[in-house]
Amino acid sequence: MHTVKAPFLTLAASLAFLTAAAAEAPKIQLTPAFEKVAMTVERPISVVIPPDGSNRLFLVQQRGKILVLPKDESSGDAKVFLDFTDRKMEANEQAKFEEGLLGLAFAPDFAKSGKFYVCYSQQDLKRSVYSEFTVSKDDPNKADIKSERILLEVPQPFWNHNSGNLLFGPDGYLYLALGDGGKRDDVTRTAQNLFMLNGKVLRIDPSKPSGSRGYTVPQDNPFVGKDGMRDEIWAYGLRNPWGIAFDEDGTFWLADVGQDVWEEIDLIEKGGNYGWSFREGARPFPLRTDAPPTGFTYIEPIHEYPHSDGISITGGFVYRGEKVPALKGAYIYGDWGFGRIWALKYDKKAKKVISNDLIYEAARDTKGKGLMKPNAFCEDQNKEILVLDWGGKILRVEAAK
Ligand SMILES: [Ca+2]
Repeated sequence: MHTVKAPFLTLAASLAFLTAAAAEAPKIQLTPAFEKVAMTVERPISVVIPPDGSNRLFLVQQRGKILVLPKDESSGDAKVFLDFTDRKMEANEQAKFEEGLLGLAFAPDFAKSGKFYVCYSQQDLKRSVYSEFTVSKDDPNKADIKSERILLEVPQPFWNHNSGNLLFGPDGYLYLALGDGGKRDDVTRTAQNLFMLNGKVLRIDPSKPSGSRGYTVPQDNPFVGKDGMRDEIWAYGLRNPWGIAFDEDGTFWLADVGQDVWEEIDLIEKGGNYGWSFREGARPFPLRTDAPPTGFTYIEPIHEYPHSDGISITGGFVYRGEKVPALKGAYIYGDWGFGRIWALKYDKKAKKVISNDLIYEAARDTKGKGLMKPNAFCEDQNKEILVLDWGGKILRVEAAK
């Protein structure tokens, strides 16, 4: 509750104060980029830059093509780096919504090893496949499809909530985010089950196979050596992570898509339980009526918003660019359904949200759906923000004129 310490402010003075406060919220505009390429882009998932100094932007599309975007933004000459359109990734039309090619990460030593990692869906049995590939020896803009080495296959009970986000952390290990495996209400009770990989963040070292596994589990993972618990797990109690990022100080940001009422932002810690499906946002999940086990502890989200403000969170990253000074240090995220973008400033020491400004709002259709659906926020070579619109557009964030 707020304590008002200036009770004698006139109404006019209060209104002037509120107007001034509101005016401080930075406003942005979205400028189309790579327009000729975007004409054929479908369901962009992410833009990833390999750590090899080439400054190339790789655009991942859910239907299976990864493109190397042209250096000249006005050109339509994108190179097809990888094409999975023949891999029968989706069960049916409905499943295309959340199945497909879902993530790409380049190895930290990509410049030398040429290795990269993807997550994609497969059927019969329905599963998420995590594979390593190597770039072609003849063409740096082509993947060597024959080089596939499958690291991990995780059964998916339903077509939704696969997540598929993956990235390397500052420690050089590969972090994989997995959704709870779907339908709704966490029906298969995966997210709290430490013997299952769904509803988790995993942490592995893919550069070293060990025994029957195509990777090594770092010995400081929180559940190493514990009976009935998978040692790949780094954190758990997640529903459908959509947007993960490490800030330059090592803070691990994750946006977890909610079910009926609350969308949330989490800071992921080693061994942390983020509550699903006993919790949705910072409250008990009412459709789960069984009691949590004795000793159940969880980490609250640092921020949540209700479905009156949006219906599906898309996580971004902490902005470290130059073009929009007012956003420096803010976590940029949005809502896929309503077409909104926010900038959230968080004081890590005080564990407090300092501000959460709505900085962009898309026009809506007659049903209230945003006409721009932010599906990902990605950093370009200059740490500036690219917004990937589900409808196929690649947009740059600029200060509003
Ligand atoms: Ca949670």
